[in-house]
Amino acid sequence: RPIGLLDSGLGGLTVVRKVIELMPEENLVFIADQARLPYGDRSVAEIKEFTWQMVHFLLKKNVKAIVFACNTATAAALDEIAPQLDIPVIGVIQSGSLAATKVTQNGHVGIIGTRSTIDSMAYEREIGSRLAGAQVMGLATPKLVPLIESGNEVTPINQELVDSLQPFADSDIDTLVLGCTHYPLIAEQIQKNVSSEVRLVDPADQTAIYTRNVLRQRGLLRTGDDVEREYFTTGEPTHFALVAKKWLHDQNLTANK
Ligand code: DGN
Repeated sequence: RPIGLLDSGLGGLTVVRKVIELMPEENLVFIADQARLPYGDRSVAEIKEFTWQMVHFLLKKNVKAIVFACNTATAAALDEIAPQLDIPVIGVIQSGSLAATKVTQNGHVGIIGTRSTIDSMAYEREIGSRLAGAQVMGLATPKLVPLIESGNEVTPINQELVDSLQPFADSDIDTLVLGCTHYPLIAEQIQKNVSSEVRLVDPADQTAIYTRNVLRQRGLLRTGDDVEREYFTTGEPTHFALVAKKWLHDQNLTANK
């Protein structure tokens, strides 16, 4: 049985990439809801509804676990959906928070994410529960997702990026969580626009590790090398496949609608 992963768009591929690196023998099904992206400015009710639809799609594929490869869906819908399924449901925010508390030295952590993720205060809660006295500065940076979705390389001097990160200039954060799964794709450019002292955290690393631990505990890890990875989008499969091939370095990848 495959692992299911979902996101509003291409950003979830940053989690797929880490899952493949860590568990190359696992079969995967990834679904991206590009037709309705971005999720970040939608209501919690809408995000829940769309996430449920992707969950049902993955359940039909007989997945053995579901990874919400999307911070916005994790913040809005994980607590509602996870208890209702009898397979493990894993989000990115707990893992991202755990990673941040390991990395920070001074306890001042910045988060960038969609408006919905930032408004949910989910990172504040998760980091606060792990690190007493932590100071978390959340910043919604909604302009970055459409830039990344377009699949075009973002130049280091891109004005949207400079403006989006400006509020961190006067803070003393030493750690910045990429709290949207799209952002690791422009991690280099983000690093150039914050102090060189600031360490970036990609929640995908810890999410992949956590997923493997959960599967191992339940005896669900797969062995064998005839791997099958399926990619679906509610949007335009040709564009999806073009970008995904590049990011996952997989020339044979195809996508279905
Ligand atoms: N990639 C999603 C996330 O991690 O929050 C959100 C992208 C979006 O729909 N704006």
